Amino acid sequence: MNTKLIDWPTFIGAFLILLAVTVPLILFPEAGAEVINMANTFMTTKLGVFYILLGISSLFFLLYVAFSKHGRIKLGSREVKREFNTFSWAAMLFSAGIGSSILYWGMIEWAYYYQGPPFNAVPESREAIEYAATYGIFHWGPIAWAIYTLPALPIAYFYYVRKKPVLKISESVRPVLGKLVDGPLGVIIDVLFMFGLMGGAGTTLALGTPMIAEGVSEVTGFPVTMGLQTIIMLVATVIFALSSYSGLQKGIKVLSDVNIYLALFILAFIFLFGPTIFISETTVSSLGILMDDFFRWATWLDPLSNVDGFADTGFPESWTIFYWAWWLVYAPFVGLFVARISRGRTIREMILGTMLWGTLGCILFFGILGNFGVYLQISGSFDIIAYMNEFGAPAAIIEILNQLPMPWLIVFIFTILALIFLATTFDSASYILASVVQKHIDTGEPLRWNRLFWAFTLLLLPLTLMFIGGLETLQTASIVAGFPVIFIMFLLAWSFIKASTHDLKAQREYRTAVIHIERKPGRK
Ligand code: NM2
Repeated sequence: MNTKLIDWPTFIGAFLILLAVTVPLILFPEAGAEVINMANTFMTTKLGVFYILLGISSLFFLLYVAFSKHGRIKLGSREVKREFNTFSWAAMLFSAGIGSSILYWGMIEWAYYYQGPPFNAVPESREAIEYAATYGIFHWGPIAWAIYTLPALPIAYFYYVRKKPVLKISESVRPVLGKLVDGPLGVIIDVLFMFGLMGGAGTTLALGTPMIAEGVSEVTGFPVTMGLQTIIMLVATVIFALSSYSGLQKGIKVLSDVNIYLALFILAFIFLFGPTIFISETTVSSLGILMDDFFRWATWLDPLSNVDGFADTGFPESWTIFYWAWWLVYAPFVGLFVARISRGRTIREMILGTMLWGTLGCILFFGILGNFGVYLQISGSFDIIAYMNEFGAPAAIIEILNQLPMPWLIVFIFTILALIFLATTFDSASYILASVVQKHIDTGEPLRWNRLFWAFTLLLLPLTLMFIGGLETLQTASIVAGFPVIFIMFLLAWSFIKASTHDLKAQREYRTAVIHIERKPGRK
């Protein structure tokens, strides 16, 4: 076992912070859950404005970079070819950044908006239906993908343009922090990012496991028990550990391709055997509503809810802020991953490709899965809301699928898909966690034992919390774990601009050939 490559302070720091959260939760589950809930409420009600500003500014920032000279910088020298074709590239980035949660929320998010719509609309009204069909697309749309893409800029830039073989967040903020990143501050940045990612992964597992368990129970007839959920977590871990172990070109790429094909199958099936016209019309109309209302939603904090005498909808806190926090904790990881697979592309292609493919993919899921449910509800064929309020969201999701032809087969495929979706997020997450705790990556991939270690570590918090009955606490873990990441995002954006402006200027003045700028098409 090679341990010389390991950056021990970061490795141990991240592991200790995880233990520091897990152990007290095991010892004092109730008090622990209370503290976490208090922290969540504080973050979303008092500091929500930071998350909202972060979202909208990330979008503007990326659009600026994409269309400025920075966007034409190529990730790699002139002769470097793209490492992956666009299909695999888009499939991998989508599968890494999106996990089983899209199946969960794609199927059921609308039901929450329908019952508790934003902007004081009347619940279950016509207006509420429009919000229900559209808000999910907003929460999984351009702002969300902008949050994901931002960290990829400095990371890809340093990796492929300045050719530093380190996949670390701290390394990417060196232009701003200078030598400080070699000291404790660098370790703190990496550890906070790793902690954020573990929180985000916790949210994912806490939502995904009960849904997969319902699916398994439907197919096999076993009741949903803690034992079943534990087995599911372990099976998921073995799949993603194996995939991460076999590396980027084999495991991760193959699993992502399978994932996309299965997902397309489920989507096509529901689209064709569900209310095709309703789904198409509602999705297209939602795009219009979204474009019309985009900036209003992107900045809505419902300020009156803090004033006595006005109703507190809690909508921005429970949804937009929660979502931005959740995308945020995943962002440096997705950034590292997107950067790693984008060799040979320009910065502009990386930005626009990620935002476009990502958003389109999410529109497909929310448009088809969500509107199928909306239709069942409002046409009176199945009262999903009543079912969900009685049996919970995971059971309602499976019951919605049961309304389709060949329900057994569909639930079976859906459950397998959810498991693979989970695995394709976690394999890349453990791959990235392993990269970050190495001083450098000589062979192009982090050490194998290191990848396995983080694969199993990712499971530690969710598994313990499940045993003490705290999966619900974990569903919002992203919020608390994400706050420090806001500052890291700011540093990342600043670093990228500082370094690339410097290099562009040097190139102009001294004709150094550090960067390769792609010419505009057609210009010689
Ligand atoms: N995001 C995309 O659980 C998952 O699907 C992974 C979730 C941040 C909402 C990411």
